[in-house]
Amino acid sequence: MNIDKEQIVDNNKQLLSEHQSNIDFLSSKLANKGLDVDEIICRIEDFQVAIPSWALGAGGTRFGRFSIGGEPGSLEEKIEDIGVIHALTRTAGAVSLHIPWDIPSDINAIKELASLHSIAFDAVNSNTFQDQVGQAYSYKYGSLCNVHQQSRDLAIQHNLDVIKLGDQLGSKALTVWLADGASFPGQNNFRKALHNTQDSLQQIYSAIPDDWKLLIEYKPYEPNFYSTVIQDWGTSLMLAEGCGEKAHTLVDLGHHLPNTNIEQIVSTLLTKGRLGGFHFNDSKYGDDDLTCGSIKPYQLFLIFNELVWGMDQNDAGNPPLSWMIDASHNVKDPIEDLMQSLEAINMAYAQALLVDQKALAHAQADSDVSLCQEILQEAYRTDVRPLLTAARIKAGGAIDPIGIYRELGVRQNLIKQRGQNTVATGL
Ligand code: LRH
Ligand code: MN
Ligand code: MN
Repeated sequence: MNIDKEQIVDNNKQLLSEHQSNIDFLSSKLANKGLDVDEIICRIEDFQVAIPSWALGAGGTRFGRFSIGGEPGSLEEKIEDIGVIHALTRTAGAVSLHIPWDIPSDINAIKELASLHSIAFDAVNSNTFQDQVGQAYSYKYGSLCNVHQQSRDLAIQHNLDVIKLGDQLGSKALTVWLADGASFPGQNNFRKALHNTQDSLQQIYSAIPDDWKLLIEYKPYEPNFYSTVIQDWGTSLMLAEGCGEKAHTLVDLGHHLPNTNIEQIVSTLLTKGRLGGFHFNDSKYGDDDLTCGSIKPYQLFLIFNELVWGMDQNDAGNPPLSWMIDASHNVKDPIEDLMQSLEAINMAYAQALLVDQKALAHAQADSDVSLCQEILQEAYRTDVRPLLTAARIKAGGAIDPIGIYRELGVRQNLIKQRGQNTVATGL
């Protein structure tokens, strides 16, 4: 379903005067602090986060799956759904494909459709955590780490195929996440598993084009529950360094043991110039893939504070990052959920842009711990939503994306078009 620009403009009219008073109030407050409000709005407007092709349907858990209705049944329909999200928010100008869940049947046609919606192709994700029908050698006991060369070779070849496909689409990064590991002590020889993984990654790396990045994602556990080969950022960084300068670590916010200080990991990777990108989501217990900012919005802000400080203001040579949402939607409409995630990510970014870094540096130098906290929380507690709204209006988006989505009955229309009992591919 295409959303007409006129519909957005019309809907915005009813909300414009309230927005104007909100932004006037905030602008004068920020200007008094010496902040350049127009510059901040431009920065928010430029910030784009990729939507994963597997997040447009209701995900479910291993215990059950409940269709939301009108779910996309093809890659084309997924791009159309992202088109809706991008038309309303103007912050989702990219899609990240998971292969082979979403192989385009006609590359040129899919590129045309995506560009019609102003959507670029971000990182392509390979999948060696599932066997495909008729696969000659299994990944049951691992892919890039497998003790059998045939399984390793198959997994390497799959990654090479994904690079080729991504290249045709205009992607500039390959994300590798491995389920490889062991569920029981003694199942794997740790050193051999790590060695095989490094060797396989090096072979994949040798096919990475010069203007690409290889992103290595880590995760402490699941689906293996005793050990995971790439269990943490340190292992990922070590493997990336073992490949070469185009290899980087990818941080999925849900891939940490409870209470891990993710913002410190971000800072360390930035210092090394090895931070490759993010999979945004939120979690309370494990890899819960919940809506960004729904559980720990302060953590998200602290991560963006490190990004703003470590990339914009104190660049240590880290390349531009790949930003993606990696969430799953069991009880909410995925399109609404993704728009909520985008809003939370942008809020954290905007709040981080407000941090008085000079004052913070002075307070740190004075070991004035209370003041350090005051400075951070002054920014975090600012209601930055008018800045996000201003950026959306400037870019042709909606003042209230979820409001207009509901008012236009987008989901009901999708159900009419696609049916009630639909199943989207992917997780
Ligand atoms: C693994 C993961 C990884 C996969 C995606 C579907 O938990 O985060 O990024 O590609 O989920
Ligand atoms: Mn992920
Ligand atoms: Mn995950």
